[in-house]
Amino acid sequence: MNGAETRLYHAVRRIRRVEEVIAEIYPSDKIRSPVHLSIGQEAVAVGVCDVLGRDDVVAMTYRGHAAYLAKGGDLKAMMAELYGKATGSAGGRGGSMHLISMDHYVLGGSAVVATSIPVAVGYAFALKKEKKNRVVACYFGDGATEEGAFYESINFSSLHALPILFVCENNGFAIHQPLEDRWATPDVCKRVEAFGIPAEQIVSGDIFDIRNAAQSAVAQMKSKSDGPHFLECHTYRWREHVGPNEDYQSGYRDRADASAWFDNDPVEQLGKTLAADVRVKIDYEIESEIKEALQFAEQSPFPDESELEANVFAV
Ligand SMILES: Cc1ncc(C[n+]2csc(CCOP(=O)(O)OP(=O)(O)O)c2C)c(N)n1
Repeated sequence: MNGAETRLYHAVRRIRRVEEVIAEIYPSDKIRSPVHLSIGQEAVAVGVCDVLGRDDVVAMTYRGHAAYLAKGGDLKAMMAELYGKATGSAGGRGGSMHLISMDHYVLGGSAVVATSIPVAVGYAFALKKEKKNRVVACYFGDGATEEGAFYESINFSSLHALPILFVCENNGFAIHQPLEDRWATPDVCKRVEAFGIPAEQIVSGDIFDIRNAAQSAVAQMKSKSDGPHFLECHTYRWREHVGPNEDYQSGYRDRADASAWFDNDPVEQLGKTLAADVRVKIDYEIESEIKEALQFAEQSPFPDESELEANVFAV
């Protein structure tokens, strides 16, 4: 056992339990927004964020709980946001898909596929102009690579040698559509390399493989200012596209397809490397933190009616 395993176990287990609890609460209707759970995909968020510095930046999608938490976003503010409360990370206005924490350099998520990518590139452009030795890690799904904004963004970032790590969380589906029905050619890394960007595919789902690849990319961006890097991380979404349930009965995929990913579960794999008492202690701390965050969300007030038109540009 070493420090990295303990730290990574804490991070993946915390995200897993937070999302399992969200799924349990969801039928009560206390959560006021759609939820896109990343149960099964935690290793990508944690493996990359583990090598980022405090003032490096993360951009993410509507499936953003894991990246928000992995980068240090506050759990109480996240739960309150899901409950639509005034103490939420976006004052209760955004819900699960629009988490934000500028204190931790987590740019706000967006419900519109691929739209956080150009925003992340803009942030990286600003960092470069200001000669800050910081990087942006930009998460998005395989579906987002089909949008024009993705190609405009990788072209611009390569042209200007921007410090941005593109992280494609390839879970094989855009809602219910598999890659085979969507991609003319199967290798997104080759498409990205055509823009002069080094690209690496990680098919194992292993958190250390992801972390090592991210570490090397971030180190090169910081020491050589060599421009963007791209990681394609294969992963698997265990629950339905949106909502708290499994959907293996719905016809577009089989539970058997997921079994290798269940066997390869980073939470279990990392947990096994820890001494039993260490694991129990971490698990206990996580449950206590979640309980407190839920209490905070439950007890927080809804935004005041007078706030209804705040931040609205036109009524
Ligand atoms: C521009 C746009 N087109 C379509 C949608 C509807 N939509 C929401 S999620 C999604 C699938 C995106 O898949 P992917 O990028 O692979 O991310 P995942 O949901 O698998 O994490 C689609 C098509 C949308 N929100 N925005």
